[in-house]
Amino acid sequence: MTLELAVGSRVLTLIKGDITVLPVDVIVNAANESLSGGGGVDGAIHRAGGPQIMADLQHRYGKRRQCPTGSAVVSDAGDLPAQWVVHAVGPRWRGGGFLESDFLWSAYRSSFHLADQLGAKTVSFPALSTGILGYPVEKAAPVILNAIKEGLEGAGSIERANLVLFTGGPLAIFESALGEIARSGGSGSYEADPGQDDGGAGDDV
Ligand code: AR6
Repeated sequence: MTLELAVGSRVLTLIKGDITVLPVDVIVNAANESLSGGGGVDGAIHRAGGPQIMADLQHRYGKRRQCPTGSAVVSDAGDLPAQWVVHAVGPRWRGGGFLESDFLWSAYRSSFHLADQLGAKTVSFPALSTGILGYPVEKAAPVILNAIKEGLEGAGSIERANLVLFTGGPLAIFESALGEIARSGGSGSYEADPGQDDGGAGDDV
């Protein structure tokens, strides 16, 4: 299933699938502050991209590397179908009173900014923070979609931003939030294309 929101001449696409197999210029990773790899998307990206990603992180940022929550850094993409990986750190959900939405917003905007600086035309994002870090999907969806939409509105090179969701449950929540944004924002058209179903994504991580 693919859903699209036109943002001026650019496009935000909601896709169900595995972020490691879709060819784009930049794949955004759900990383941790020490950029040390982990589970979820992070594990999948390092497995699919191979040791070159970690080696490049080490080379660029050193052994004591730190990427604070809400920020992002870049590395090579190794064997992934991309030119770069942007490693972004989303916040851990702590009940909503710890500026989680600000940090989540910032993680997307930092990633967007980096991808734009790299001259990327296409970028795929996962739903940062909504897995291991426990951010409720219903609360994360409008923050994530609005951050990507605003990124597209001010973008330089980026023409298409994909939000790639692994599982069906969150997808339905994001679909409804995207419909809401399309109705209230008046920014471009909203198109559902039920003809495109990759059918290949897993249901759990
Ligand atoms: N493609 C697309 N989405 C995926 C994939 C995939 N291959 N795999 C998982 N997801 P998470 P976080 C979804 O946990 O919450 C790591 O240990 C998943 O269903 O990857 O930001 C890091 O090192 C969920 O909706 O990221 C950090 O310590 C979303 O991606 C920490 O986990 C994000 O889930 C980051 O946790």
